[in-house]
Amino acid sequence: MTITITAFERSPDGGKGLARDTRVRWALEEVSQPYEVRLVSFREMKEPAHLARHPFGMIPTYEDGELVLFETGAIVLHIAERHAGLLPEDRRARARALSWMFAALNTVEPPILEFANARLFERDRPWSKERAPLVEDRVRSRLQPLSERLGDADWLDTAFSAADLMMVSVLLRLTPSGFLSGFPKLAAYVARGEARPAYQRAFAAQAAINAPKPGS
Ligand code: GTB
Repeated sequence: MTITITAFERSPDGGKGLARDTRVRWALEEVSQPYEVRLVSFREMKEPAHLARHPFGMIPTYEDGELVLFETGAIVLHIAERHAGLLPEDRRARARALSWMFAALNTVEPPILEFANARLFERDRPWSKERAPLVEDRVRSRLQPLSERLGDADWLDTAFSAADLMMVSVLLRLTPSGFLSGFPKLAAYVARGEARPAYQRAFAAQAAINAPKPGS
């Protein structure tokens, strides 16, 4: 049975790979699993057929036969548990990787999302300038300890894992703002993630759908 994921028919980022299907594609590429993509429009995402896959009417989703999953954390974890290459064999190292995966999603991603939303949707609000330093400080309060913990290591633990896949995916959301330039170790960490052949294939696949076509 071929795995099917859902993705934006037309991503608002125009192919920069920031929509969350990229992290699922990346995980599937890391473990060499072929997959198909069902593209959905914003309208279709809120219709019953898609709501049956995703209760909140979002992308991405993951289908493998009877199994239908939503939430990128659950999807990437499912892929990592089924196929070798994304989680360490050692029980303790595996538990540590899960800590980092949850940290990426629960501790690091929320202030980054707040920051991205403030830049994208709240720029014209009368309070946005006054609020900006507060939002930026919240992001810094996550990036500073993360950078210190990573230090000069390539990855969060001894080898690349689903934890790095998730953390790099979360940090990538900061790239349009240039915010990572204040954190060179994290910028280099993200670049290492992006340089992985599996990431490159995932990025190219979503860009092929979303990047502006010449002459359009
Ligand atoms: N917690 C869920 C998960 O991790 O799976 C969040 C899923 C989610 O936010 N999905 C977004 C969605 O479907 C797409 S990725 N939104 C449609 C809706 O809410 O109606 C978020 C996203 C969107 C756009 C950009 N961008 O343009 O840069 C980046 C990220």
